[in-house]
Amino acid sequence: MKLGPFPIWPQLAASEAGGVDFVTLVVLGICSFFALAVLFCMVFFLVLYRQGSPADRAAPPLSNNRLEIGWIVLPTLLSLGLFWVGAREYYRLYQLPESTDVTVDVVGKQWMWIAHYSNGTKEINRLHLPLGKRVTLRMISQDVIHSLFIPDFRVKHDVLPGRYTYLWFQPTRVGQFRLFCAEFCGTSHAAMGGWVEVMTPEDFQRWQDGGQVDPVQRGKLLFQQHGCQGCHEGSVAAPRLQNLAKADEDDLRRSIVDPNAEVVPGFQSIMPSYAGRLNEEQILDLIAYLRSRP
Ligand code: HEC
Ligand SMILES: [Cu+2]
Repeated sequence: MKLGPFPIWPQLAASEAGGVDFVTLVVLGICSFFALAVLFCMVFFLVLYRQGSPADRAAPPLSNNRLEIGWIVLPTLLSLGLFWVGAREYYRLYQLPESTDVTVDVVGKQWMWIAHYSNGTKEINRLHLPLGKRVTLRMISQDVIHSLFIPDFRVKHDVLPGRYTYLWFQPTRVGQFRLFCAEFCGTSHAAMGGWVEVMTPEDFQRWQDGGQVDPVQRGKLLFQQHGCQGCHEGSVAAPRLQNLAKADEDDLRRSIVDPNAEVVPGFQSIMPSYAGRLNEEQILDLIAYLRSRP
């Protein structure tokens, strides 16, 4: 909802969001009613008892039992009603469902959000989610207290160091939605935000299967899986593979598929050839990883 260029009410994009709006509107309605009633009485009595008015000021009533019982009982019932509406919603929001379709681990850290998916995908300040599925976020902080807030989903929860907290919801709209840190957490707190991207389940699957994984991460995994680490970080006499950030990619590639073509001075040519064992995509990932090593 917008008032001119000013957004005053975020759109609804998750199944649980309606209940939060209801509580907000109920509280807003009751508060507005009493604010207006008090204002009205103020103005009314101001005019009635203005200086010089002929209003009767003799023998003001000092007690009125019906009135007093009324202003004790009615506000009590009203507050209990508010409590009930709020507590019911709170319970529903923070009670995790029995089963969930997607669980994403979210780590908050000064000043970014890191999301880990079960298949190893990792992303920063972005959260890809499938439409209509039940999503649970398992959250923890690496340093100070943060708070994950997605206004369009009407969910917000503190993210604490040393303890997992959870949020769950079911996205009901495809699109991009803002994601904030809602707990002042240091100098760049304001920059600690990002986007939630809700996709159809098919797109989500495609996204999970394909490529969004950082090549450096994939390369690192290959480095561990294919025995490179055993030699290059083990006790074997092999180069430490450091400072390769600017190394020529063809040279790196040749070192992997044809290591004996150019043996690094001072080392034995014991490295096996990986030609045929690694495909070109994997080699590219390995190169990305090798270059990222300090
Ligand atoms: C059996 C041990 C061994 C394994 C396994 C091995 N290497 Fe090597 N690697 C060496 C040795 C020894 C050298 C230095 C001699 C040479 O150039 O052949 C070397 C050289 C290299 C170089 C050239 C370094 C430079 O400074 O020019 C690169 C790059 C490299 N390896 C990457 C890899 C990668 C990537 C893998 C895994 C896919 C791997 N190595 C697996 C032993 C190994
Ligand atoms: Cu924060």
